[in-house]
Amino acid sequence: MAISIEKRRELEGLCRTFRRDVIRVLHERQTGHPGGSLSVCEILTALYFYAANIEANRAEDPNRDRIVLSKGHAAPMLYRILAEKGFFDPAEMHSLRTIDSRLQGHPCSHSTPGVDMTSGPLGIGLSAALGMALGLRCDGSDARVYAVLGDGELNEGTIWEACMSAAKFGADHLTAIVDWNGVQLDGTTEQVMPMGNLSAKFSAFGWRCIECDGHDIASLCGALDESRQSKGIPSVILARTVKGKGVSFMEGKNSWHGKPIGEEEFKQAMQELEAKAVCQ
Ligand SMILES: Cc1ncc(C[n+]2csc(CCOP(=O)(O)OP(=O)(O)O)c2C)c(N)n1
Ligand SMILES: [Mg+2]
Repeated sequence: MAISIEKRRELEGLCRTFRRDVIRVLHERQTGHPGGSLSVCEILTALYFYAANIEANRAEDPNRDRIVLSKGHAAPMLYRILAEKGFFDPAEMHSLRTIDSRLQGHPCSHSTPGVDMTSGPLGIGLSAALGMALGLRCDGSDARVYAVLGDGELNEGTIWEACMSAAKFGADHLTAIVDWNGVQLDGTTEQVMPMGNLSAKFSAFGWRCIECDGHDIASLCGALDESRQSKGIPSVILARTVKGKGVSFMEGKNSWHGKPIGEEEFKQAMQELEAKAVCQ
């Protein structure tokens, strides 16, 4: 089932709003991770508003799909999307990373409505997602589990342990999505820890690999549809993205992985994000 043009436009519009709102709150709170939040915008939007069977009014439904944001530092984008889904008031975003806020710097399943798995330490999300997927299968549910990983996060050995296990257990209701932006905290992925041919690596671990444009809603939705067809093996979507997408001076820069946004930078960022809203 391909995404309709109307739905695609709707999701693209949401992404423009999400980018502006996230940059606004990161500037206001002088905190956060702009680069990885901007790069994962379309991936999370396609998941929550197209692929996954998740609604706030049946948040406890055992048969709902699950989404694990393993690259937990992109929490601001996740929170904005959960608010849009109705899990909490978007105004709560102003409390980001303050004491006693439900919206901490990394997602917490105990305190934040809509968060299925706590994350922050990189490398844990895929194992957790696999455990959820196998548990759901034991319960006779056909719910899917989606795990969103960073490409730098793939340096973690636990990711590859989970890959081996997912293939062994034939977890075809598990989809990993890699935010493949080529940049991590200290530099490019090539500089820090070259991972070689990711598609060949995942295939060698027994996974089905699908590549797509991670900023193109139609491409992402097509990849998510394809992953649902997988029979007997888990699937991974390698989604090509740009770290800091949408703000020219942040794009592709590891220096914008996580630092406060200054006054002039904020003005320019908003100008660019507003201009895009006018043109499209
Ligand atoms: C185990 C662990 N080591 C280090 C960190 C600090 N850290 C947070 S984000 C990050 C870089 C992640 O890069 P990547 O996965 O490529 O994320 P993205 O580019 O999508 O922001 C690092 C090293 C962490 N959170 N957990
Ligand atoms: Mg990265």
